[in-house]
Amino acid sequence: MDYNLALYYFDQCPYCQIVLRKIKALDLKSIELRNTMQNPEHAQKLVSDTGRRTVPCLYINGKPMFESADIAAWLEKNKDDIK
Ligand SMILES: N[C@@H](CCC(=O)N[C@@H](CS)C(=O)NCC(=O)O)C(=O)O
Repeated sequence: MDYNLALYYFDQCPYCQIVLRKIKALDLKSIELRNTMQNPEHAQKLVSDTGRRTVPCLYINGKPMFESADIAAWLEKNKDDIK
């Protein structure tokens, strides 16, 4: 299965860094990075979709997943299906 992935994050968030480190370690290139500090539209989209502004949040085919540990585990598990 092919996944459409977008990560809502900002650099100063240590939980986001856990996910960003995992993305780097697995050399995943196709995840769109949506910085909620730099782009208010990303922050607004996250709030309007989920009612929360918590990052990190990984959209998997449009469905939001919160929790850095869960996101990192999902990436590890599905890495072969992510380009
Ligand atoms: N348990 C969460 C913690 C995430 C978290 O606390 N993120 C902070 C930024 S470092 C945040 O977005 N806080 C704002 C909020 O939750 O509204 C995880 O591991 O992903």
